[in-house]
Amino acid sequence: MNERPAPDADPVHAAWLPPSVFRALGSRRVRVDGEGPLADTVRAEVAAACARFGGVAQPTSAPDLLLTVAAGAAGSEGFLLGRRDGATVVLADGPAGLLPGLFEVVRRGEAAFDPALADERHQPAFRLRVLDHWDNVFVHPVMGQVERGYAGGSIFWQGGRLRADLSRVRDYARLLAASGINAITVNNVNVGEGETHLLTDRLGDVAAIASAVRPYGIRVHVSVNFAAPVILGDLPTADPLDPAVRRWWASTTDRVFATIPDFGGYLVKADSEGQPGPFTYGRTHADGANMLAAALAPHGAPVRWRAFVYNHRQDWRDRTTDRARAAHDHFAALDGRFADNVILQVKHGPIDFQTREPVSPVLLAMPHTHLAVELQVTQEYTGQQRHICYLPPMWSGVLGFRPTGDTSPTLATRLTAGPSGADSGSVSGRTPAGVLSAVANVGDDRFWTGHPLAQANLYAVGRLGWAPGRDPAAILDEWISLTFPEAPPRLRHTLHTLMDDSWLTYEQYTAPLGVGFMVRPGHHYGPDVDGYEYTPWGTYHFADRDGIGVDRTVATGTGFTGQYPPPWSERYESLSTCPDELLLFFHHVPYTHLLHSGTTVIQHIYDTHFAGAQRVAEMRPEWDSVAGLVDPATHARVAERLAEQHRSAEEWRDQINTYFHRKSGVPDDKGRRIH
Ligand code: BDP
Repeated sequence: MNERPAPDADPVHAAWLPPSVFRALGSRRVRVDGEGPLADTVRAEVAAACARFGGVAQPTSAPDLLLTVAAGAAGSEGFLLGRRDGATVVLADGPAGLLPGLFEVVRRGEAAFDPALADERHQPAFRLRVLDHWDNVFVHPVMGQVERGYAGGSIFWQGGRLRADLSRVRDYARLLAASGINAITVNNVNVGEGETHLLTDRLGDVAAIASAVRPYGIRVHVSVNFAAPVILGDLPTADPLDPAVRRWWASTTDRVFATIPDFGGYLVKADSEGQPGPFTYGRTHADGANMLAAALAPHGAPVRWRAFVYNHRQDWRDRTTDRARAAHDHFAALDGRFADNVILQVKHGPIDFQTREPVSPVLLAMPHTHLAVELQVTQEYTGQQRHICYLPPMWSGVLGFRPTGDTSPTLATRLTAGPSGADSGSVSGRTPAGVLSAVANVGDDRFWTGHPLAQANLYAVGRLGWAPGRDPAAILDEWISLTFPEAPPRLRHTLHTLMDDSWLTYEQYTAPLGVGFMVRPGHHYGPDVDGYEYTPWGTYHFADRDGIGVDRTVATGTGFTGQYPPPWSERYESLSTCPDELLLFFHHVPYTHLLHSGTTVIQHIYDTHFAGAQRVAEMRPEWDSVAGLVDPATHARVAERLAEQHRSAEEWRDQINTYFHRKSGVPDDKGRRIH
């Protein structure tokens, strides 16, 4: 049965890559050389574009554009773009480089055919660029089909089954390939009993997804349950040192690869938020990860093991336990003990995808371990795809962070270099030395991402995976051009203005100065200042009548700042050098504390909340003014979301300002109305 809505009833709105972006390429003579399914995909793209725009695919005479395989050109997936004999050429080392080369030509349009085009080598910085779908096969009673999903149901699964029609999955793979992503994980990190079967009797479903995305160079990964041998009823234990358990994983994994030879690897959330793990058997996370690594090693594939391990049953009265410390406390001492094909996947901040967090110190430690950074594209804490929140400026700050001071190489450089002393960090040369992972934000919504403008976050993550140093504003403009190719300058300008600073605007009207949370418990949307304050989750702001913030210093607090290398340990420790935007993450200060910006903490709270909500109010007429320039369905969806963002921003403003006004008794120095 075809589960896609009838096209005229509820069309799926394309994202980037509408046919018109192929105009320059499609109106020329284009030849594609190379064998295999990836080259076939490129040929099919070219044929469709030429048919539409009057060009010639596979001409017998000299082409205007040649895409071909030329050994030694630019490494796996890489390509050289340049001019040879009066034609534009894409020279790729193997077929995997042809598709990215094609999309680079598409992005450039006419400029790709400039006779003066100089040679450029393009290579992805991160070898594995993976989107982790938190999609449940079986609808979860609380979390629904997609955990933290804000764009409808799963594009893979519906009510316990694989969707019968995977054409939308194929379309998705095409969009991802054009953004630079090369892998997806098809099920949630919280692996329910039913989902455990994906490894065994439901493997055919995974194989079907793999077949749908393979033509676009995308590989499939699966989240596995550490207790799978027990859950599936095969063994009485999942102890990672038990020989029978190890054999079970080895033979199960062999069967996976026999069915899906290019299978990508496993993802594991263990001993975290109720998931099973090696602690049950008195074993370490190195024992657990290495067992899975041993099963995957003969196939040259990695296990991504998440570092998101903390006590979610904390006593809130105990001010010495600090959730921010947890990942480093659990993992740093294990450095050097992980197998070559274990990748420790670390959330970018120490807590949990808040609007503002420092870089996780785990990413700055563990020089002998493969580390992956995990970003969250789905906007769990950043407006849930009802608010415009363009996240790449935040991600760029993480990737461009300088681990040992202002002149040291960036975090991205370090992550892509792999562990020190490793032989380019590989098992059979296939374990990626650089891994960028991100929690996906798409669903079966007609706009893919609920908020049409949230597509830009999805697009950008792949682009940063290729070039982490790229300016987020330039990526935004690229996305605007690819998605709205016919847009007049006024529309481009409006889109850019609405999106470019939207993360900072969101930060202004939500939790202040890096303190985090203050969201409604459970679903995490909207303000609730004390919602998590007296709960076991370890996410507190400690506001009282005198001050606010978490003392994480070595001198008087939890000692978290000591997990950083210098100079960060000292910078964060000292009030005189701690950056304003992270002040309350690291310090508990009086409301009257003077920020480096020259204003007090309490006045900063008032000012930013008024300013943020005001900015959102202005965004609505800006969007209304371009109504005639965007297709009506897209315009209406964005307008509807902006109305909710406006309501929500004012709710945040009023709750936060009122709470701190009442707590502190300090009046607003501008005399504005606070309830
Ligand atoms: C938290 C989410 C939760 C996820 C968890 C994780 O609230 O739904 O399962 O992260 O990353 O942010 O495992």
